[in-house]
Amino acid sequence: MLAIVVPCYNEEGSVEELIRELAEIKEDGGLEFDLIFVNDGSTDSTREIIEKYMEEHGWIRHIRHDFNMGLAKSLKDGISFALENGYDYILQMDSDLTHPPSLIPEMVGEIEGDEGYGGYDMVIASRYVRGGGMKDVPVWRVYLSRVGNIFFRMLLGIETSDATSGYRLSRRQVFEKISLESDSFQIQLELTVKSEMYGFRIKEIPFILKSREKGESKFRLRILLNYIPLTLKLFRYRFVKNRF
Ligand SMILES: Nc1nc2c(ncn2[C@@H]2O[C@H](COP(=O)(O)OP(=O)(O)O)[C@@H](O)[C@H]2O)c(=O)[nH]1
Ligand SMILES: [Mg+2]
Repeated sequence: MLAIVVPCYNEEGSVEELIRELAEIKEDGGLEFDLIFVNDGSTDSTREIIEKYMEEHGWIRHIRHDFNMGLAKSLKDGISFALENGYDYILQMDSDLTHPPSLIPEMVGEIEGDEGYGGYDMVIASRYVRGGGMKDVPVWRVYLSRVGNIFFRMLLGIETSDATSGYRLSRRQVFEKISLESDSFQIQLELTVKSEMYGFRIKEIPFILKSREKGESKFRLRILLNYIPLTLKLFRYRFVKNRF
């Protein structure tokens, strides 16, 4: 069974539409999943919207933080919940409608492979494989992400071209094995590098990241500073100690 983990912080402009689009996939495609919101102390009406839809849809769960604890802590709580409750696959996606839900069936298909097994351990929706990209995203973010990913790939010797994508599907075994230390957006890079080091099989499929239309991005330039100690640590793990 699939768990879709969606961290959200003040996303009243998007969560309703996201729930609708996911409900459509469930109804049209017959894909089985539960949706797990990790609502991180939102001060707008995100909570009320989620609670309203929970009355209608038994497949929505709501993990609530009383105050804002950050994206990484929220993701980790959502993932722990999924592990504790026996889900086989864990999909992470943003709540701001920049990650098209229509891609989910394909991601599940890739991870399962033919006849239900033999697929991959992780499927990353990637901006940097053929057919992928970004649409209407501010130019500085496009360059930052592109240059950052090329840099991480070269320095850390990884194969994944979009190591920072927040739209990905993993087998539960990945999270049973890997412990994540990051406390902010850099958690995706940590997850990619550690997954490669453990030998998990990763598949990237193209996706176009759309620009956010509602609400505000919580990304701040100072978050970039977090990548420095993480990159150094991952470099050491990979090339000096050769283990975690
Ligand atoms: N739970 C939680 N989610 C967050 C936090 N910051 C951002 N998010 C969510 O993470 C996703 C990506 O954040 P966003 O602000 O869109 O960053 P960007 O896509 O890099 O510009 C969105 O779904 C946000 O609601 C946070 O502090 N806590
Ligand atoms: Mg966003």
